[in-house]
Amino acid sequence: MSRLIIVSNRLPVSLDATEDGSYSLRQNVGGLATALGPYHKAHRDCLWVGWSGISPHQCSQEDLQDIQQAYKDRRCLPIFLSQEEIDGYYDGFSNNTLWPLFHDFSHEAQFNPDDWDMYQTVNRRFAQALEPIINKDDTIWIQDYHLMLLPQMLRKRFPEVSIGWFLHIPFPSEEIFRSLPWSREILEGVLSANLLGFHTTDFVSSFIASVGRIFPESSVNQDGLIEMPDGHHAAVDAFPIGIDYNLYARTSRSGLAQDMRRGIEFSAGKSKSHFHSFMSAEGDAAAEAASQEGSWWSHHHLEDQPELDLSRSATASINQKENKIIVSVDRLDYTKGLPERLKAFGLMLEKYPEWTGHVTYYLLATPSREDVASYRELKAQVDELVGRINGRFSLLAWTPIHYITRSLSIKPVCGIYAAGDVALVTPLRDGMNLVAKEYLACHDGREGSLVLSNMCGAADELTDAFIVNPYDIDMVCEALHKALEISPQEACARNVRMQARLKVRTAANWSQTFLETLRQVTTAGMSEKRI
Ligand code: ADQ
Repeated sequence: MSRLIIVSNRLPVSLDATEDGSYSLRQNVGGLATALGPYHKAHRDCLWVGWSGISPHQCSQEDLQDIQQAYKDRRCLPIFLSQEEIDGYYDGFSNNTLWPLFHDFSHEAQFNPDDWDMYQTVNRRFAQALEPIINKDDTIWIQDYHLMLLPQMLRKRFPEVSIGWFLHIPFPSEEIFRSLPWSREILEGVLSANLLGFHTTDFVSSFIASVGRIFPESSVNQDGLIEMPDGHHAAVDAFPIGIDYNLYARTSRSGLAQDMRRGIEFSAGKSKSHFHSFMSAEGDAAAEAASQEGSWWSHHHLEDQPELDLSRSATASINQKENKIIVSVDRLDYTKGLPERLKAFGLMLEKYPEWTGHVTYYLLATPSREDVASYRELKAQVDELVGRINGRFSLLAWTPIHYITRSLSIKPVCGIYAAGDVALVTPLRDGMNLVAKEYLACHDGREGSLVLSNMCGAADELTDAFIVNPYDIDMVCEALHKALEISPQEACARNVRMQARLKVRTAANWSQTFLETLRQVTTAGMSEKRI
């Protein structure tokens, strides 16, 4: 029987040890788990192979068997990595080298030969785990930048098997890619697949440019079929990933998500008359104090921005303005542009003091990769900025930023999306960005504005959003202000156009299109060989 074997760094579920010694399964957060999890669940002939996230030294032999069985019941084959392997392959080469380099953060990239050795070792471990279970009719779909050597390793053992590889993050420009000391080996690794997928045509072009530069003897035809000097063909194309639109639209209407939404709206002072009168009284008091004391806050600059004119803010018709909610949902990662975004929000409060007391930013930012120093530094920077903005602009009954660092499951996340009058999605670089799409699905057929970075794949599709350069703090500030002021009719009209596309280009459609293309290119390749 032919099966689909998905291979990725992490499995879609993690096991947590419970107090009674058993294990409970938890759905992993992240783009890949969200995109492919439903496909895996729905297809009984689909097996998922990946790192368990558990070190074998953490548990007894008996536990290990239980863990393996629990995963097997979920059609998952776990791979166990030692701490040394995790350090070199995952924290090291994947997250300290490839991740920053591919996101144009080359100054963050470390080129450590020991990490490269461990990356090869762990890719080989994946190959060894897969070899005994692969049938020649299986389709193997390898995911992402962690496993770029795996297609070549499997190809050596299985010359005929159908192999696809998809990159979920950007592919950098040829100049940046070439700075990787092992760029040739990495390209050789992925080019052994039959089909290579990227989110956008720009990433495809960058990849083809790198292949042309590093292998001048290769050629590429207009259909994106690369021919290598040894005669091997690999097809390359763009497959923009989608979301399970109906799932998000439906979940946002669920009881729990609606409760969350109402709770957020309540705490942001939407529709609470006594809250408004409190705010108004406090605003007047602040104005009075400001006029008497002058700019006491001038020692608390938000970077080098001008001082807040609180007297203006307080007299700015507190009762006339409708309260608004801004939301964002991210892993705490330096590519997501959180400090820049916070500065833009702070600048908006500064420049448009009429928002004082009237806009609350719900910032969900869950720490990730905490073993990596740059991530810990980012967390400290975000903590500090949130503290400074809240410290500087808060009134007694209003705090501008509601900052949550816990990981939340889909229902509360949808509640947050649904509550947001504006979603602020401003990554400095992103392969696609699913958050932008999920937000729109949670505003199915209704208003809600999206401020979206021009540096993510989603910007190619969601052209009715407020598109911004995420590095341009002024531009983000202005777009945010406009997005908050937009009429519900216009916001709704923009959304309906974008939602029409998202309803068709779903996650299921993405995987079907990729797998169908893979089937076609593999079949074409085989018939060519037979000729
Ligand atoms: P990610 O970098 O993880 O994905 P993204 O596309 O935004 O980024 O997907 C994140 C997913 O995790 C979303 O489904 C979101 O709802 C969820 N999520 C994020 N933060 C969360 C939080 N704090 N709590 C709960 N859920 C949270 C990678 C690439 C992206 C690409 C995807 C899919 O970096 O560019 O879009 O893969 O290919």
